[in-house]
Amino acid sequence: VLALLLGAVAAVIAADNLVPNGGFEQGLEGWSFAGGGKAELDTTVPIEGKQCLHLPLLSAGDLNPERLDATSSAFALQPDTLYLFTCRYRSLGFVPLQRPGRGWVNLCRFKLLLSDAAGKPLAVGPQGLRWETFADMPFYSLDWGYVEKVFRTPPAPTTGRLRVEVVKDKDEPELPVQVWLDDVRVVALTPPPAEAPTRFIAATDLYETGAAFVRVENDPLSAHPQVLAARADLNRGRGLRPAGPVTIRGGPNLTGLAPGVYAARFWVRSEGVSDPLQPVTAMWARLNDSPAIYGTWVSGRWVYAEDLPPGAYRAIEVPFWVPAEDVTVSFEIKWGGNGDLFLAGLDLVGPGPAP
Ligand SMILES: [Ca+2]
Repeated sequence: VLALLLGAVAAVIAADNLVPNGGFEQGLEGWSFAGGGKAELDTTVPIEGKQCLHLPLLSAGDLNPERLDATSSAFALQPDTLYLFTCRYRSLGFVPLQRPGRGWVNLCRFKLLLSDAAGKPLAVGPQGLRWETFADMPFYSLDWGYVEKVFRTPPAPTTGRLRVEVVKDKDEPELPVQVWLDDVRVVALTPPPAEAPTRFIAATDLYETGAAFVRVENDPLSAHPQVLAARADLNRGRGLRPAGPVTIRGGPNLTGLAPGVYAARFWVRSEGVSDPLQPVTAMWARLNDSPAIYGTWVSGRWVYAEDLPPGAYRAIEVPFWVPAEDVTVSFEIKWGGNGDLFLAGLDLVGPGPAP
């Protein structure tokens, strides 16, 4: 059943792949490597074509064994366009660990570097971070997993490069780590049509009101009768540090959505954050929180104070892609804790056509 479902996923992504040699069928061509360990091809376990990439960090005696990066060559991206990143992966040596503040020994991250037409790296977000972290590898298994993220390019023409970082835990140097990658893709998406049917999901239906959020009745600034608020003063009283952050996750878990491109428009208002570069909130659409079939996929982004001038609700759009009907979609909001955040709910728009 697993192979059948994953085959269906692969069939939906028919558009041209922008990542040069994303399936490693031309060997290591187009990819560069940094750090310890030695990247190599593996012809015994590919999920696509005849070979895949193997990134091992096997021994503590390597020159720089704590990290191994694989970076793609650059590919052109159209301005202000939606793209879908997908990748297949399997891994060995990532283990859960009960340690304060640490969930796992070792980690693997997917990142995107954007450059302008002259090749100069673009800052991502107002704080000027160079690399945007797409996702931590969410599921660790020798079964082939899957990760995706939808992103929108800036208004000017850019080039993109993908990087995969395998990081070894310095506290557990004897534990070898191995990652296999295959079928790394970036394809253009057509956004959902603006006239597509819209379904409104109230915040009070979406999120548990415990934790840091409180219910607000009849907010005069909202068209919706009930909103949820994360109040900085209340949460200080709860012993939460003002810098948070606090994450609210919850149902409904949407199932049976037709495959295609969707947008979740979160209606939010921010008050009391004076620094325009301050991250205020982050919103994600999560697909299949249960990793049993596809792994966890997350699309979303941080939102900064300059995007949320006080005094009115604004729609922050989070596009995401549903590749098959049997995935489950849920939503998550993270609050930076530096001011008051009000959440009215979200519009669900879509779907647009599959790539
Ligand atoms: Ca391949």
